Amino acid sequence: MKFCCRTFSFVAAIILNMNFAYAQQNDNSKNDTIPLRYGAHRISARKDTMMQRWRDYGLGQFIHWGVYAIPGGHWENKTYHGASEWIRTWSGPASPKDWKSIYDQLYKQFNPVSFKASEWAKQAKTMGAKYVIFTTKHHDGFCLWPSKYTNYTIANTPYRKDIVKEIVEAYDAEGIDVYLYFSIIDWNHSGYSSSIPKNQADSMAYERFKKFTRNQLIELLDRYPKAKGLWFDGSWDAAWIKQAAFTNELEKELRELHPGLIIGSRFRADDYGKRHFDSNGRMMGDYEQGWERKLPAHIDLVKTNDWDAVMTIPPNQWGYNSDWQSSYIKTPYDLTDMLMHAVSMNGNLVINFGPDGKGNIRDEEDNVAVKLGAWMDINHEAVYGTTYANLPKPDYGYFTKKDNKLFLTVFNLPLNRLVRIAIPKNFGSAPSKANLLSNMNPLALKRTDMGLDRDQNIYYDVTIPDHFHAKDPFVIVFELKQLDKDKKDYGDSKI
Ligand code: FHN
Repeated sequence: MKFCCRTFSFVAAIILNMNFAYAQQNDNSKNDTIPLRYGAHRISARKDTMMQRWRDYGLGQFIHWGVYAIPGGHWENKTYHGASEWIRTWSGPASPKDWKSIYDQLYKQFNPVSFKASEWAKQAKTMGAKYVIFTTKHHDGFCLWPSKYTNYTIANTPYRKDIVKEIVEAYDAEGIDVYLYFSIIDWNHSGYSSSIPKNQADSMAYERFKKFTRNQLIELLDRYPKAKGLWFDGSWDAAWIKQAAFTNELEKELRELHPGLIIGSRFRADDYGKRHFDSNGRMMGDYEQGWERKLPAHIDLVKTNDWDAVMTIPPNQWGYNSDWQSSYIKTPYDLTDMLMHAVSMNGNLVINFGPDGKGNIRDEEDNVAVKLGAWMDINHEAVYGTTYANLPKPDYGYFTKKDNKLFLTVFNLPLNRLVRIAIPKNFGSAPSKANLLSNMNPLALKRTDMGLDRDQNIYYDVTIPDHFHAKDPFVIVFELKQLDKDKKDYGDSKI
């Protein structure tokens, strides 16, 4: 009896200790008010070279590709009015008869004979993308790699070849980092459920699904070691949110398997079902993954977080949709604006492409790649490796900064061609020279006496010469010089 009690307390102590250590590992700060076992894994941003590389990307490409590219939002002269990659969920009287079973057989026709991974990668490179996020499996469950855990894969299509491998190899060869998009939602797996299992049979089925998901993730990392990260999606279901202990462990396991792996904030929820940020407000991943088709209106919304924003060219179509006539299609100009908006707030912009069922990239997307690429060719210095400039946003466009260079990407040049920038007196440095990034021609830079008031800024003027006619947004580079406070060389008025 004594022995039994002792053994019991020993085991209990081990369990308690394990839990304590575990909690300590996850509950990273003494200041956190809510004790969490499955909260954020870190209290501050990653500083390793891989994460720094991620921060410097600026521009990325997203690719949504799968069986949904065959119908392209339409079937038998009927139009599906949602996002084309969701077409499997088409229901109601206006949908084609037996639609789901038709959809589930479409993979037998998936034969993208025009697909050339190397051409896609070259096009992305032309555009200036530094990373690509590729849909290995979207919500329909169709795998673009020959997963050994399901038959619903590329291996059982007429195409047969491993598309994920082709993408990883081709993009890597162009120096573009690859991130594997993976949907937790899987409409094809019999154990998948969006709602919390209600009985033992449901629970057993869901356990099978969890095991399957884990297997597939390990399989992906194993097969594609060149991938730099996993980009999770479809993780909002009540059933998945409830799996905090499992997902917490799985995230650790994936990171151990693949040192340096980058995972955003969409993978898992904490003990209380909070996603992206845990109940103590700490980010649950390496970067904030909450910006989709929308950019933060103000820097305060992203604070010092790492983040990326994924952007469709039409309002909300990720997969191929054969009809782009009925909605506004963002122009290369719009996307350049969004790119600079994102980068000026420490974010990356990821532009989505949705190739068709044969593997062609549509002309409109090609046009974006070519035009944005031409712009990037000239102006990339204002994008790659730059950060938030810590200056108020000017009406002319966006500031970005790198070392002693301050870039102003001008989208709105006033009719008087005068660009007046405001530098707070406590900024620590001030512009000493200005030139156009496109041709490095110097621009006259003047400090402007704005009179006497309580304004805490110093103003600098640059007038754009009459002969400079910009068809596109252009960049002014200001060289910044440390201010010598003793000399008061910024002509501060005594007010
Ligand atoms: O439902 C998906 C959608 O189809 C698309 O994949 C986007 C991309 O971020 N994610 C989901 C919606 O948030």
